[in-house]
Amino acid sequence: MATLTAEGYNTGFLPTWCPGCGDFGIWKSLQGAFAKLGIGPDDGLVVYGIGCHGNMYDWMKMYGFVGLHGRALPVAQGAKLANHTLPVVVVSGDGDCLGEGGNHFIHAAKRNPDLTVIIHDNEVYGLTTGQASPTAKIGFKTKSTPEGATDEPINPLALALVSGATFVARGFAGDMPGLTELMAAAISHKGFAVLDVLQPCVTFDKVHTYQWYRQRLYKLTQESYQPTDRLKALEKAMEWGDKIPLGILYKEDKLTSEDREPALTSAPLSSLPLEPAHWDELLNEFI
Ligand SMILES: Cc1ncc(C[n+]2csc(CCOP(=O)(O)OP(=O)(O)O)c2C)c(N)n1
Ligand code: SF4
Repeated sequence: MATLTAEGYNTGFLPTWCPGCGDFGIWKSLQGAFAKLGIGPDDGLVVYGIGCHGNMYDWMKMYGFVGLHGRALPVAQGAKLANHTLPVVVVSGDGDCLGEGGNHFIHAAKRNPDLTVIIHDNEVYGLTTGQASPTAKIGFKTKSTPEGATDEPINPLALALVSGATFVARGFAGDMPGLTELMAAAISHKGFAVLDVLQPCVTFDKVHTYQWYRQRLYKLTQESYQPTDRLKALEKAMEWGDKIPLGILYKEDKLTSEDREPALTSAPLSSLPLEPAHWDELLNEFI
């Protein structure tokens, strides 16, 4: 088998992201993670949200699906039901995943499907030119909050933890080697893996720059932190200010929603024959 490289996942289309956008680092890290795990362009599925992040579909050589804004998780869960052996990754934005798709996020975490969701967390709705997103911090000035955001922000890691996610981690778009490792760990995890990636939007956020993050970020190491306690993970998730932790906050082995679905005990549903004779029978169940 030919060795997979990150470059092997290029489609040849050039990204239209603003030069310097954090989405570049996330894209390259995801390619690297797929290559590292031996998941070739024909071996998995990426479901994209709508936003600057979702434009990645055009330059990522991997089966992909772009649906409605906020609905990437239901699509991904449907794909997983159809073929529970398929690696499925969701590429979403903080608006897509926690605003329009917030309800789906909570309920996916609760069910623990074997999916990885990568949140491009840039505190803004980038594609629609920079309105405050659900993760915008109090005081953050954007087009929609010219006097500074007044609402409490959603903390994606804390929300994932209290909703039942079994892998919860934070990465940084400006640290590709570290992000590639985290993505590989998230995709390898059997269960609902949430990776929140701090992603500078260089056009609409002049506060949370690469430099701003680099002055504050620190890495959780195996020596300093064990990601086995949900309450301790919650404490880490709430740490935001002069020090912001990166790494795996929580990991737990637990039955997935596919494990608990009796219809999925054998071959993937997509590989089972559906004879025309059964169609009426099937339809009649729903009429
Ligand atoms: C149901 C619906 N509401 C609103 C929109 C308009 N819209 C398109 S992209 C977007 C914001 C995306 O922001 P985010 O998910 O944070 O992604 P980013 O662009 O920052 O990567 C919005 C509101 C839409 N396409 N569909
Ligand atoms: S608007 Fe922001 S998030 Fe969108 S491509 Fe430009 S820098 Fe990236």
